[in-house]
Amino acid sequence: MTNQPSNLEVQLLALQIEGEKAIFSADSLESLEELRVGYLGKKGELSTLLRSMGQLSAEERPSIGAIGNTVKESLQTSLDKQRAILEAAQIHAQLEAETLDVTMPGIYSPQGRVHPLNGIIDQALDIFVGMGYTVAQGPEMETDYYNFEALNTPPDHPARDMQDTFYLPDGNLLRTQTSCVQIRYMEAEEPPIRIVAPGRVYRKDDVDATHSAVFHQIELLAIDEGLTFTDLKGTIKLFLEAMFGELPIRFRASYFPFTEPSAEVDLQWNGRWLEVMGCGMVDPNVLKAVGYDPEVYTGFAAGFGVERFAMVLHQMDDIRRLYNSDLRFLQQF
Ligand code: 2NL
Repeated sequence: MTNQPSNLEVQLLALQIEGEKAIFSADSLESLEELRVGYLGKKGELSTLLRSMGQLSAEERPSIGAIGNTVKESLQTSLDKQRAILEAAQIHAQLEAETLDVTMPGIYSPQGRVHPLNGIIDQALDIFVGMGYTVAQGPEMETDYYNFEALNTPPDHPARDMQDTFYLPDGNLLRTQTSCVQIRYMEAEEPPIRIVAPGRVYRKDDVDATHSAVFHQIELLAIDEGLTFTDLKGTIKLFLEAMFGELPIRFRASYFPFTEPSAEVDLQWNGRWLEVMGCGMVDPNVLKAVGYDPEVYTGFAAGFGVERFAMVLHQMDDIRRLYNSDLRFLQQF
């Protein structure tokens, strides 16, 4: 009967066979760890079996103990092997998932460009900011006061006509010039003042190659003690040279309600004199309207149309190209 395997020996060997089968069919590191705890852990099946060795006789114990160790080592080896297999599979799957196909075509996103009008505005503002001016902005819907009255524009002036200005049903209007921004700024601040005001303005014009009901204007204003027409000329000369290069310019006497004296500025461009700006010394009535003493302060102002600058600089013949968003046109800039 001593050749007969003991019950415990059978159970140990059965545990080894069952354990190896389970280990080699584990499909994740987590389930493998559960198997390790289940078979080899402190409260695992192997420990439970070995605990019952206490009931064995002294001569049986060493051989069963040796079998127990073999089973343990064998299960441990199987666990290690399967762990290596599963880890390799995991790394492989990760590499597969993270593969970067460097030959895959890129996603095309067309590059945006600065609109020619914004290009001129940026350039002009940079030049004036470089001369110490501050950029100022204001509403496009204005009152009669800020657009006309404070700017010394008489009630019978043609610009006030229904034919020329967009009046809103509530009596307000769409500003016809950015000068309203300067009036608001002067009301809020004290001299010395140096501001440049870019923005949209509105005129009730029929649209054609050189007219648009909405266009862009940039105006500058300087108020201080002792400013003269010479300061105005020097400022405009510097500005036009920075925009167009060193070309001949001339000042021609003109008229604006808000400046006295007033002048038109011409630029010699391709052999022809082109009118590019209007300017003048701020009319004392405008200074009085904002509460400045014209005996203490003088100032100069100037304004120009951004579209006109764009058309001259880019040799355009139709203002409407600036508004109809045709990419074939816009992509040239
Ligand atoms: C033009 C002419 C001009 C002004 C704008 C101005 C503003 C204030 C006071 C006095 Cl607050 N003047 N602005 C002066 C002269 C000319 O613009 O041809 N613009 C397109």
